[in-house]
Amino acid sequence: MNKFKAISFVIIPSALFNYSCGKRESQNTTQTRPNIIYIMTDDHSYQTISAYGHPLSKLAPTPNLDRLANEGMLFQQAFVENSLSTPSRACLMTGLYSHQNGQRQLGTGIDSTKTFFSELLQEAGYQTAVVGKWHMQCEPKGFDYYKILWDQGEYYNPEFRSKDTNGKYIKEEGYASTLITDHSIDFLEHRDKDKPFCLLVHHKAPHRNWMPEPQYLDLYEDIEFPVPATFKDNYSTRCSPAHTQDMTIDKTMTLIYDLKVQELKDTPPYDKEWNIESLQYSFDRMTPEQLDSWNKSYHPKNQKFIDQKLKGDDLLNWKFQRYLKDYLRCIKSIDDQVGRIISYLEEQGLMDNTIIIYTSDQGFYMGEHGWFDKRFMYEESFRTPLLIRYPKAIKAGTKTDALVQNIDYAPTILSLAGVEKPKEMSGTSLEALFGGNKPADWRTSLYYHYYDYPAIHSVRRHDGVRTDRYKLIHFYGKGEMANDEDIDCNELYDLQTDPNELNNLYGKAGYEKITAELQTALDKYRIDLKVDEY
Ligand code: SGN
Ligand code: CA
Repeated sequence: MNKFKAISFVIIPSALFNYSCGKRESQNTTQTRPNIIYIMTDDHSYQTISAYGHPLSKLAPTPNLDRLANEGMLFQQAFVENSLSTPSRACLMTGLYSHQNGQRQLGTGIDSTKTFFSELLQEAGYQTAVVGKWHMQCEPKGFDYYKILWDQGEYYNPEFRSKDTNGKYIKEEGYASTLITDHSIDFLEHRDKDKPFCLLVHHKAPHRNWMPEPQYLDLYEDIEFPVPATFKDNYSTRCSPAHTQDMTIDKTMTLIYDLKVQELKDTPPYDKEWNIESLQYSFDRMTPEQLDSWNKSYHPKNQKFIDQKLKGDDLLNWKFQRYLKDYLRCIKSIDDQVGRIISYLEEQGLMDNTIIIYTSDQGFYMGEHGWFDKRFMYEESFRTPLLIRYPKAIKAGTKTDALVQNIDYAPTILSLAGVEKPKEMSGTSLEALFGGNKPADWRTSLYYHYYDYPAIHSVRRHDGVRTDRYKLIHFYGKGEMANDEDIDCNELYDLQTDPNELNNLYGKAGYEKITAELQTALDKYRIDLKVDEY
């Protein structure tokens, strides 16, 4: 899409929407109720937070995020319900599964009559704010303050709108992660100090196309990142969707837009890349100083790459290395900015009474199975980082393996704020896990459902169930993109013996019992949750 054209039409006057913001008077305000800061990045893989111990993150440490984990709780089995931005944000706001809140795919869909947890907090006397990527096709509901990016937002000099800009997006100078933190701290500075607050900090980074900030353009340049064990997965035991997807580093990831080798833009066959214009748009919006720093860093590296005339595996490895470097540079900025929020809370004496939650809207493939992007129910996209620091209830260094999901966040925030969860919310508060023990009646499985097909990256619709050990996935639906067939196909993985999910056991002798058990669990979800397609 030509972002330049698109930006001129989406402006919706906020006055058209019936906010509750500011209309509901606070009741029952006491300063002892905890404050909440919920930080959510966009596409941050758990593999790239060093607290999770993955080999990649050892080479690119995240000390501020690690601090949240070390002083709080590390969730080792946190997942989303539908691994895509808008659906994930809708799960967060409503505590409902995608088919319940309407936001099944990336575009329109949200049923904005559903209650957002922010509305309930506001009614209960909390001061509420959201800053950064909102990405839903409805107005922010239940927020006293917002400062939101246009659509996915831009890394350099992004446009924001707030209640004061009359529906217009205004360009600001700076790097997205820094500006989002600036505005978050600004909200904290100017808040009503008689009320507790709930602030959602929604970063744009590290979303595609991974543009680092000026000070980190050369970070990690001399590091060779390890290629994942499944990088050359040939999908030999799987159903067709792993074969027909369009999200490989090899074929889908582009040299110009994704990997920023702009020097190739007039060279066949690269001059035909569909998104050359988008990269140019990113450069055209930079200040001369930003562009100068960028060119000084990337031009020599790119020229060296072009001169090498790499082919085959050498070219693929170069793409992987550039991808990892740019992605991890964006993560470095995120880690710094989380550190800035922590420092602000420390200076203000707010660390004890503020719950800090860190997560991502979904996971991301760092080359596993040869991929980038997300969407599949395979671990790296289904699973997210989740860290919670709250010294009043969580002992430093707590870890849990309890199965948790993004539909749990709204109930958790409400219960921490002392607000009763509406009975229609499907998620469960995580507060019961804060002590470090899993209650005997904690859920033993999770339901997943992905719907965004036909769409970019060509990932087929699927739903499935995951227990602590096994995963059953059902791919279904009519083939609606080139060469796609109608499908109705299952995969079964034993995550204990096959954590990389390479060996599909569905239909294999010896797995009849576990298959039947998982099928029963999946059918029960479909019936209980009134799932209407699968
Ligand atoms: C954009 C990206 C896709 C990505 C979707 C959804 N393409 O379309 O690669 O899968 O967003 O991402 S891009 O050319 O615009 O970068 S999500 O995080 O919003 O779900
Ligand atoms: Ca995302």
